[in-house]
Amino acid sequence: MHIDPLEKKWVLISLGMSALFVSIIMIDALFHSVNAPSNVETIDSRKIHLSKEFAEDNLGVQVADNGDITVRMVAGRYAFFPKKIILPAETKITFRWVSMDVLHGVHMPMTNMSTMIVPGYVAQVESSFPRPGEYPMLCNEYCGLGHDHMWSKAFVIDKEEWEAKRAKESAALNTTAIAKEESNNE
Ligand SMILES: [Cu+2]
Repeated sequence: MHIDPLEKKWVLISLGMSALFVSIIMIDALFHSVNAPSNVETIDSRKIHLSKEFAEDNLGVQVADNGDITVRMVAGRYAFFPKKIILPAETKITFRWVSMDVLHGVHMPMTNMSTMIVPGYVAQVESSFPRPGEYPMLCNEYCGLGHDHMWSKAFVIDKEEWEAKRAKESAALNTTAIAKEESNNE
């Protein structure tokens, strides 16, 4: 079969481009943990506020007994709730996102956080922040007229500082609980 040399050249160029794109995707997936969210977990979007997990006082940063950190966030026109969260640097953090109304997305520049938040599903992404600083969370799916203003902030601080702050807060919570109990007993 005769192939024109010019045609051969362009076949090679297009194959080379395909190989380049596939390798970029593979490098991102394997070394920068940029992956498609793969857990399929459904939730009733109309009843998020009544669900145990995404009730208002359960949102934000939660630390399990074994030290695992989970951040639960609700996206709704036009904000992410809670609007401000404080996280430790250099720590694995599991984010769980739900939408209360329409399709949203969340993107945190310079991190692996970029996912769609589809109504009816929980989007789960594991992330970690190597450096302290302010990280904006932006909506990257057009969701209505206020879309441009839909963003929140994550403040990432030193791991030690974060742990000290948390210990102080839980101590303060304990003292108020004890004070409450004492006043109830009186
Ligand atoms: Cu949006």
